[in-house]
Amino acid sequence: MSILTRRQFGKTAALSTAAALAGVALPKFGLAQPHVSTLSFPQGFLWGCATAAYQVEGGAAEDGRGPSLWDVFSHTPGKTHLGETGDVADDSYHRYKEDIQLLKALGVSTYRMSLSWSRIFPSGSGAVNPKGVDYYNRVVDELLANNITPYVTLFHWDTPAGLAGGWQNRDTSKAFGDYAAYIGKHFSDRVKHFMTTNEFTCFTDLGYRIAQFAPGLKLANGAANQVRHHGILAHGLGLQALRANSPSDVQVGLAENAVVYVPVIETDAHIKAAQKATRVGNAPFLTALMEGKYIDEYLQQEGADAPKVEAGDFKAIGGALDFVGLNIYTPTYVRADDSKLGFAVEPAPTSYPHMASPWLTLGPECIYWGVRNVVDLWSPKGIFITENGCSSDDVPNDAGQIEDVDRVMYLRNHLTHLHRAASEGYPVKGYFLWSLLDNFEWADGYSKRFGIHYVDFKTQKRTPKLSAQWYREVIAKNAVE
Ligand code: GBH
Repeated sequence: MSILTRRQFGKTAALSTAAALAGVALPKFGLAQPHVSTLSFPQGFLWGCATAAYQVEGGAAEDGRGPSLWDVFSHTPGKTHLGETGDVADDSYHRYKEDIQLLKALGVSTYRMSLSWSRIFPSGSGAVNPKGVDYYNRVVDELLANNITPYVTLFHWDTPAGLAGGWQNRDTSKAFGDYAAYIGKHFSDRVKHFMTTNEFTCFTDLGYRIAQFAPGLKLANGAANQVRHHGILAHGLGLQALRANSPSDVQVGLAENAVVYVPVIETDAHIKAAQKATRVGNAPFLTALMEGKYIDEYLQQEGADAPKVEAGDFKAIGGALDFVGLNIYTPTYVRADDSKLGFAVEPAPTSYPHMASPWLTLGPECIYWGVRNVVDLWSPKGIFITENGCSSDDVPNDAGQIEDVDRVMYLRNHLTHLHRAASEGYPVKGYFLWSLLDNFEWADGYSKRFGIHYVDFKTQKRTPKLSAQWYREVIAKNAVE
């Protein structure tokens, strides 16, 4: 038996009390001091940051880029905060090298970016714009030269305005398939990870049902359901086209903000309810992809307004994914009840805390349940957190520093719960923090900052916030403390 020094004994005793309380197996006496407070992520876990083309690039009319529905919408009076647009945004179209150095300083191994479809096909289909292709070739090559792996989203809401009828028109889904084939052909020698679409609900429902996002329409239920179908069909056709035009080492997934149902209490009954809610609550989107059909609950609920599906649609939509990317920000609490569906969503009390954006209610356990519900239901091959982060009313202090302790709090807590998922064996492969930079926050214009780098939009100067320093530590240690 090894003899303990007084100091070792003290530590071990404190540990054994904590471990006994937590029901954790104790290390044997005499081993190296364990660091029980360090939550290490699996080896090879990928750390990254995310952005999207229209939110950061600017250069809106440069080198032949065609307009997108977001250019049109943001230039329409009354649609965005103070009429702000993505015309200049972070000017990453010219400053991408500087931005890649920010990534390098953080130590990330990956960068999730999106392509502006209308930079590559100015009208959405037809003639290609070589200068747009060149821009993305330069960005991809610069990332690779800096040892940063690009994760590329083909569509983050900036639908080419030249596509007649937008997502009301089934031809837009086909045009997306053609665009994806082109991207596969010209980028898959260097880009090995693609996401087809970002967040179905945001470019379908928010744009076509409630008019909050581009193109700002309020269609009737049946027509809006058809728009949803065209959205997931685009994903399916894009998936097929990427596979058909890329070598076999290329991985294809998507980035989806599935509603995350969190059991009100961790009992078997509420956990089951959260699982049922995940399947039914995401029926038009993620459930349809994972099960290759619209489930009966959805079809019954929509009745005559259910989407019109053509032969072969679900063969594409239900195509196997290499990974599911989840954009996770907020929880939806759910409990078991004896209704037909077996669950009921709990409305949040008015006192419920949120971050700077009112919709961004706090509940860090959502990142654990988001992963767990999806894996328990459908066992995808792998999961990425393709977005997680928060807004804060960042203001530089007298020293010019941005001490965003609230963002650090948000991130630390979410990563702690993500660690729980990884340590329980859920196949979480990586995490992309939203966002690298403050940027054009859609209808909120520049009024909401999500970056871990502050951007002075007058000078385009980037300053790392406290959260950037904190994230660098997480990455260096592969752990959250
Ligand atoms: C993501 O969407 C997007 O992928 C990304 O582009 C965006 O910048 C980021 O999150 C931060 O918002 O105004 O109350 O009606 C997250 C899902 C959907 C959340 C739209 C905000 C508007 C809510 N978003 N929603 S509200």
